[in-house]
Amino acid sequence: MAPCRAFALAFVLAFVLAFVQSPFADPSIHTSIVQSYIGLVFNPLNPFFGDLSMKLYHSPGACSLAVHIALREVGVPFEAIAVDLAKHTTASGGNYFDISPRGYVPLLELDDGSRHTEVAALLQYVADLDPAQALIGAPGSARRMAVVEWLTFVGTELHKTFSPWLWHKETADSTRQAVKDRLATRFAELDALLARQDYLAGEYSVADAYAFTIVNWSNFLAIPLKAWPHLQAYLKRVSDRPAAQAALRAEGLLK
Ligand SMILES: N[C@@H](CCC(=O)N[C@@H](CS)C(=O)NCC(=O)O)C(=O)O
Repeated sequence: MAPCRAFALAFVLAFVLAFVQSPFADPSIHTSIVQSYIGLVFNPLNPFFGDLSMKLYHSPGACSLAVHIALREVGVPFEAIAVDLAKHTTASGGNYFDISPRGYVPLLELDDGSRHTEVAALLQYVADLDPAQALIGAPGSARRMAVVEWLTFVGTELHKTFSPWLWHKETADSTRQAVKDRLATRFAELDALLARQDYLAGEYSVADAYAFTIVNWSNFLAIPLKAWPHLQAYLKRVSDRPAAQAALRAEGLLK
């Protein structure tokens, strides 16, 4: 968003000029104030500095929601760009394959222009943006191991069991049933765990944003969850967090 950058520059220049014109101010004070002002405006966390923020390519309710939630948990500026997965086009009509040769979301474009995919990898990256929140834990710690373990479990045992099988009309009924049976085993395990603790790795982590996003697909696919009340309560617990509410609302999934 180049206009944001231009706006920031104009703002800094106006400020500098105002000080230079002032007959009373001490030049050393000028320098330090101007330096901190420039630092403030050009800080990548400044929401006005839009052209240097990350871009999240996503689709409402898709697995990209997990990354969307994590970005809002961490509180970094980012631009959300919706992708039409049926047509593989971006909101502005561009060909999404030009951005992501695999054609799937999520894709995160970093400030340096590099592009990255895979929910579990993106969640690790986003969580590391603010280590103080302990959304993943320090490298080498038991917590990090546990969170990465859960990210992998959600990716391979839940995400890729749901998708693509249950989202495609052409999936045979026998396959559909086998997939649901497998998910039921996983849900029972999660239910037993969540009877003892609030989140997968004890304290809230990015693995919960991912698990919520995927298990919540049950509600779109009319898979009843009443056999697993602790899992149901967990979905509510995760979705009640302000970052999840904001992401769900931004994706048009909440009023
Ligand atoms: N391996 C990828 C899979 C991502 C994925 O399955 N994305 C789905 C949405 S949840 C998608 O974009 N599907 C459309 C397509 O593949 O064209 C990951 O873990 O991020």
